[in-house]
This record gives sequence, C-alpha cells and structure tokens, in this order.
Amino acid sequence: MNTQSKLRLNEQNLHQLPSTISVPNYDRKNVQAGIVHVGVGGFHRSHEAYYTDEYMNQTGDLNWGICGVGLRDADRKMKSILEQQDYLYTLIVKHPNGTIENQVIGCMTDFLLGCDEPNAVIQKMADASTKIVSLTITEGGYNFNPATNEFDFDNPDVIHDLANPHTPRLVFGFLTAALKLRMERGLAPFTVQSCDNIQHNGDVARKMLLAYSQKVDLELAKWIEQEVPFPNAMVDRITPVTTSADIDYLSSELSLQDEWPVTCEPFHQWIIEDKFSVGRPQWQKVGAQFVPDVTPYENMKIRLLNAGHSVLGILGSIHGFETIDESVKDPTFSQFLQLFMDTEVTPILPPVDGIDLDDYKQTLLQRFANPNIKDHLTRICSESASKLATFLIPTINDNLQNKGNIECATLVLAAWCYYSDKQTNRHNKEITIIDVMSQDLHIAAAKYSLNPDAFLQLTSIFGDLNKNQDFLDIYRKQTKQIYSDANIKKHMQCIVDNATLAVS
Ligand code: CS2
Repeated sequence: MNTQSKLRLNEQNLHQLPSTISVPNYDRKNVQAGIVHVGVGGFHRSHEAYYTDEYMNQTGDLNWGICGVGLRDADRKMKSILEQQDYLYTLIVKHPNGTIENQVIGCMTDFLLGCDEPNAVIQKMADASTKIVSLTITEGGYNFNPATNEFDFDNPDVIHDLANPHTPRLVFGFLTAALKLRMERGLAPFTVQSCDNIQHNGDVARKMLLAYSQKVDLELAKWIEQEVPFPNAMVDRITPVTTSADIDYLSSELSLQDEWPVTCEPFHQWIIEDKFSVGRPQWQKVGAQFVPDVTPYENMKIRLLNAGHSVLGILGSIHGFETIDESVKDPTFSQFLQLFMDTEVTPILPPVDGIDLDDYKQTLLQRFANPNIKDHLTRICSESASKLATFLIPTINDNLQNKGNIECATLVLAAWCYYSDKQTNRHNKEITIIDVMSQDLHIAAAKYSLNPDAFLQLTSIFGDLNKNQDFLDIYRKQTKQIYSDANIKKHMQCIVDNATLAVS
C-alpha cells in the first residue's frame, strides 16, 4: 500500500483530514488532565473517552482530559502508538445499515506505563489536579476470589506489591501508594470510578482496596473508608477487537494512517451513581445518566447482555461460528437466547425504573445482529472463568433458590466443560482460548471420563454448585449428551422445543 500520500493521525494533521471525519472542536493545547484512567483498551476508548470528548466538544470545559495508564508490559504498544499520534485515535462507529461515522477523539493528554515508571504513575494520581481515577481492568483485575468474594492475598503480584509499595504491579498497589501521599499532603482524595462489568463495580473496588490497604497502613485504610467515593456504574457499548481491516479501511477509504483505531456500535449507555469527591464532568450533558442506585441497571445489563454474549460465545464456538452476529442469525441460537433471557433471567430481575424489559431484550438481539460489528467469539469467550462466575453462575444460584429454570444456563456450563476439555469445535477444529485459568480449566475438564463432576471442583468459579442435587441432575444429563454428540445445536433445539411444548 502506498503510505506516501496518507496523512498520519497527529496534532499537526488534525485539521487537514477529510471533512467526513469529525475532529475535536476544542483547542487541545488547553486540555488539562483531571482524570487518570487505568486500562486503556478498546472499551475505554469507545466509552468514557468518547463521552469525555463529546463533553468537551459541547461545553468547552477542558478540565477533564484523560491521562492514560497501562500497568503491564502488554500495554507498551498502546503507549507507543498513542504517543506517536499525539494521543489521538479514530472511533469508527458502524451502524447496522452500513453507515459509518468516523470521529477523532482528542481528550487524551498523556500515557504512562506503570511497569516502566511506577513512581510517575503514583505521583500523577497523587497530584491535586487528578480528580478521578477511573478503571477498566477487567473482571479479573479486581483480584477477588469469586467463590468467597474476598481479596486474593495469595496472588504472587499482591505478595510482591505488599513487599514493594513504591514499585507495585497491580492497581491496588498504585491506588494505595497515591492515596497515602494525598492523605499525607492534606489533599482530598480522588474518586475511584470503576467502568468494569461487575455487579456493584464501585463497591467491589472499594472492598478490594480496603482489604489491600489495611495490610499496608491501618490509618490510611480508615481514611479511604471514610473519604474515598467509589460510585457504582453500568457501562455499555459493544467494542470488538480492532483488526487490520479497520486500519486498512481508514487508510484506503480516507487516506488516514491511524495505527490503532477503535470500532464500535452506535449504541452507548452509562448510568452512574453521583458520588464524587472533587467534582466530575457534567457527562449528563452528553447522555450519561446519574441515578441514586445503579443496582437494577447493572443487574439487567450484566445478566442479559454480558451473559447473553457468553451463551452465544461458548455454544457458538462449539458449533463452529466465528462471530456474534453469525451466531444470533441462526434461529436456534436466537430462540435459545430469547428463552434464556425470558425464563431464566427476567424472573429474577427486579423492575428497572424507566426501562421496558421486553424492548431492552429486543434491542439486545438487534445489537447482537449488527452485521458490521464482527465481534469475534474469541474475544467474547476470553476470560470466561471470571466472566461466567460474574455474569451467569449468579443467575443459576438465584434460580436454584427460587426453584426457577436453569436448563439454558446449565447447558452453557456443560458445554464449557466440553470446550475446555477438547479445546476444539464439533468439527474437531481447534478453538483459540484466552483465559488466565485455561490450564486449570483444561486439567479439570479433561477428568470428565473419570468423574463427570470434576470440572465443577474448581470452586473458585463454581462455588457450591457441585453440592446442589437439582443442578447436578441437569448438568450430568447435559454433559453426557454433549460428550456423546457434540452437535450442540441439537441439544439447544431440544430445550427450545420442550419449552414451547410446555407452554402450549
Ligand atoms: C462482552 C462485553 O466480552 C464480554 O464479556 O459481553 O465486552 C460487552 O461487549 C460489553 O460489556 C458491552 O458493553
């Protein structure tokens, strides 16, 4: 490809871009970073950074720029590309009808890499100009044991951080060191704003930080307990992994050389509890909603959307599908998903103010079907150990307690055992599995022929499910069916047909 005639995305070229690409209308030189964000992946860039950029465009309030932070060596590439591009990147919004909107996001001011310069990250967080430290560190980043919900002090990185408080590796080490400096300097604390898909994400962040900081300094932990706000939030925008096709699209269609754009759907939602220690952007001006209690919204989103993704992801992978839109286009898959949402999730959801659940579920199916968002099942199934423990297993537990239906959700766990054991789809084609627990999952699942419940012995994921007879009856029947015939669609269709018969 001829890159000679392409414009590189950077500050200098910003105002020479084709008019079909929208660019910040504010003067980036005047942007001050008021937010430090840990975990600059696709989702942060399509969500919080998008809202913040829109906020700056609409209000001209430039006090809420974002300093990105990566903690691991794996974040080096993001830092280096953003640095080369003066922290600019393109958001490629793909509508279901094929319309594409391109928007350059300009609210990021800097990027620090914790593994190279831990002190710079600590000092930046501790600086009075930092009002909010926001997080997208994934479910696993909260370092809790899902079965006990307690902080995992056995993690070697936690042991390292407790012994080396000035050069931590994990986010809790950084937050603790920075908050300690703020307390010593007599500064108000920043707000810790979680943007991860965890129920009560703020409460979880708080509980984990308190557990960690209590081991460091009791006085500090008390101060954090009393002074630091941790607003819960529901965050939503489907953001697939950026592909080389996205980079090529900008280059060939718009002559723009952006090394790491982000693709996403048009839909976005952010519902936040209004608890901030030293101010916040007026994100409500650009569509965010501030509410006193986010619990019902979080529950609804995590248990329908995220769990729905996992249902399609695990079952679709075994069937041999590659993407979410491909899976949901198959009538058996969409009917199965609808059945799961209607009969297993909806009955346990409390009413959600201002939301019609039927519309919400309908919209979800339409969002999943967007043919231009090629959301790969490898991304959806990545880190399933923490995702299923957060998105799906609580639904099974609630239904077991209420004597509700569990067949659809249990089929996902039975299929996950097969998937983790064989690591192939029904055509014996290898499946790429990305999971910090993939080895443990494989070892446990591979004991299936000796002990059909062996997979469930991973109690940090499954809790006490292996002791529940109602669950075991269904799980054993379903694993047996899948191991004798990996045509997963047949088993799904059977559940759908039985449910239809039961109703008629
Ligand atoms: C997905 C989410 O991988 C997953 O767990 O369900 O990344 C999902 O796309 C986002 O939460 C959408 O807001």
